[in-house]
Amino acid sequence: MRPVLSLLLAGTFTAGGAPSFDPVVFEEVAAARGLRFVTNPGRTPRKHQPETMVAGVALLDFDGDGWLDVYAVNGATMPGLVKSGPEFHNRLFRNDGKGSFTDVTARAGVAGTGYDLGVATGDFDNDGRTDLFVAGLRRNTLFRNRGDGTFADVTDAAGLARPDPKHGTLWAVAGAFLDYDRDGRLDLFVSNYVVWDPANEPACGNPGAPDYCHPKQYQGLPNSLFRNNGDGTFTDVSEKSGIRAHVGKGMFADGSASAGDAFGARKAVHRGVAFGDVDNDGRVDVVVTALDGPLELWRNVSPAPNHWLSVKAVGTSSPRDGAGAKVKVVTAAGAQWSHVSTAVGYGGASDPRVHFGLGAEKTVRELSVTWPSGKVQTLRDVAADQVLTVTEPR
Ligand SMILES: [Ca+2]
Ligand SMILES: [Ca+2]
Ligand SMILES: [Ca+2]
Repeated sequence: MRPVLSLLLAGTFTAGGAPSFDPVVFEEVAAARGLRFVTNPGRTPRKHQPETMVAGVALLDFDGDGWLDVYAVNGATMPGLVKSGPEFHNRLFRNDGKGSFTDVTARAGVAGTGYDLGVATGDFDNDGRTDLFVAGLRRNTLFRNRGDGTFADVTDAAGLARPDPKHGTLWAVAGAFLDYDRDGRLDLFVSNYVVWDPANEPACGNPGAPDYCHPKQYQGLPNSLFRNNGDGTFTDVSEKSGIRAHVGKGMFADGSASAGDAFGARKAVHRGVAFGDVDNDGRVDVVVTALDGPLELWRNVSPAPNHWLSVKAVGTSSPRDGAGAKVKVVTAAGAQWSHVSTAVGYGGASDPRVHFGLGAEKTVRELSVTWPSGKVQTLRDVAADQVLTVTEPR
């Protein structure tokens, strides 16, 4: 039986004032659609801390055909941290737009090499193609999208492979692209976790029955910020920006892992989550990873006949992928605000398109985009139920 999950989330009020709720229904379709992937943290009886942290997932349109593809991140051997075989590869699945996904990892060259945890998406070189940043234990990877279905590992050339001057190789769990200085180029924030050395790892649990230690048993690490120089390289500005002063334990790591737990119809330890409309039907779908378990794709099959609008922002003087643009829509029912960001969920990256539910409204009276450059663009009388591309005026 195919798992189907109903949630009562969206409240509406009838004319009589009594609240009624539209059911939100998800159907798990990963394997049926060709998304065959199992998260492998390389479990050991020793129970090393990183084994509980794998891994993030992204929804991105890597080939620019308008359909969201899936990139799932995976672990490696422990404590060797090597992707010794295909069971540890990160996986890229192309969405054919007809309901099926195909594993294109080998051709794309994005299998990775080490113990990976998080993924961030963004067009760091403003060429119109979404690039990938993979956060890992000991090594991060920046994959530049060449636009022909393949990616180049440009980590070294970008200056992102250097050990931290104070802490050495860091354990990164997540990343996010953002244009913090508003120069139109996406900078990179990296969330680091704790100091981990398998040779010196604290022992927890009972003698003879080791258990995973609480994160408080480990020394925390500061986060990192890299400024995009616009020539394919980044400069570490962690110290200068003040980011370094805050020592945490992966600011994304503790709070949001339970985002997947709402989909508790499947008993598993869920980790990464990404949101996006994979079939472009106006209903937001969800992909979720699970430790030692198969990837889940929860297709939103809610019966609610409500209208929607999805906005794809294309920047010109702002970052090309629109990151940071604020979008406002006004209908007869009122105004709504949102913004372009893919950094949603633990270690994952979501649909960059901004999705609005419009209820019974078939027309957006006014749609305005406030670009990171400061420009404000306004469109009027936009029809609902479409993916609308809005390009920043030059
Ligand atoms: Ca695609
Ligand atoms: Ca790019
Ligand atoms: Ca959908």
